[in-house]
Amino acid sequence: MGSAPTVTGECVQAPLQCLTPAGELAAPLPPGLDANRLVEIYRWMVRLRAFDSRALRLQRQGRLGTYAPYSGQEACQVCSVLPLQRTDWICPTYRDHGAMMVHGVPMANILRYWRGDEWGSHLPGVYTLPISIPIATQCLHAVGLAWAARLRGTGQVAVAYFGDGATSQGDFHEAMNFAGVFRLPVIFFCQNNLYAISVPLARQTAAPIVTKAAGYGVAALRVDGNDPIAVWAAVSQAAARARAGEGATLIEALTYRYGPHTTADDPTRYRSEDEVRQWQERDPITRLHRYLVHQGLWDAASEEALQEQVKAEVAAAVAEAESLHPAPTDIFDYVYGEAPWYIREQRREVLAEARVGEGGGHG
Ligand SMILES: Cc1ncc(C[n+]2csc(CCOP(=O)(O)OP(=O)(O)O)c2C)c(N)n1
Repeated sequence: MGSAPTVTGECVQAPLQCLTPAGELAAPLPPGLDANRLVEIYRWMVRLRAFDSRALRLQRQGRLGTYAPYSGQEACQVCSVLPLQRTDWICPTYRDHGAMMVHGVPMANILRYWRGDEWGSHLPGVYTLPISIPIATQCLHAVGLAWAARLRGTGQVAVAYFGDGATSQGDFHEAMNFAGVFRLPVIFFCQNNLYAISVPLARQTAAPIVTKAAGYGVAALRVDGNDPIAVWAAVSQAAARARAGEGATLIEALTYRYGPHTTADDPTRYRSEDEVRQWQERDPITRLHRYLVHQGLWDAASEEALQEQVKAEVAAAVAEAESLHPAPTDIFDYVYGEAPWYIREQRREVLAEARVGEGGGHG
């Protein structure tokens, strides 16, 4: 049995693992992670998996515009949030709507977003930025939030989510540099799922992502991203360091998305079924399930009840999202303080088309 993972000022390259794929502890449970917490993590991961597979099916039925699935990455999505405080900021990408839900965004909001409904990004009371489609820009936003927290003395931590591909962007490096120089309370949480759309990791970086922290004076930790306990331990330690004024941490979580990059992608063109199968053997949900059952914390009856509950919850969220019909002009109304002429022009056109549709017979 190894020792508990520690965030250090040096780069740790061997991924930390606390729970093996067979569901056995490889390190002592980190402080604060008791039986109740482990069950909570499990329940969240199951809920997120159910949501993700339903959302994929909705897209295939033409009920969502497009969708970026995260199945396989649930340990990252859940355990990067649960150790945080409610007032800590998260800065997600388009694949981190799981993390957003764990932080308090209703399921229906996420569906609304992917249906093209601007109100899906209306997130009052939840300390999350809206989904970022531009790659790595949210790393700078997280640093800005962390800087503001420092100046105001709020004690908040900001978490920037990004993938391996994002580390090719200047914004990632600028954010790391600023965070390093000013020792900001920020966590750079990289979900290295081995591909940036179809570009494999080897074409993205010549050095392990975790090693990049050293150049910016940022602490680093590499974890098995399919191990909920390791991710929980890493994030809770990084958050504690941040709150203690010890500065930023880069966490590289090694994980895998089972599905396509988005529903517009065909992953069979760039990776093998065998590769997917191998990652499925390290699945975060199965892993924690095995552990919980072994510990007598979970059984078939609790599983059945959870599956039923989650099914109903997702169905209710779908019904809610589909019952709402936002104005077609909403997409123009909340980006600019004063919209440029071409946006105003487009808005007029959309409005005119919508009116024709309402009149019937022309649509
Ligand atoms: C600034 C910018 N450039 C390019 C794109 C197009 N794009 C969308 S997703 C993506 C790959 C991102 O890969 P990664 O950061 O590894 O995240 P993942 O999707 O694997 O979670 C790219 C290049 C974009 N959205 N924004």
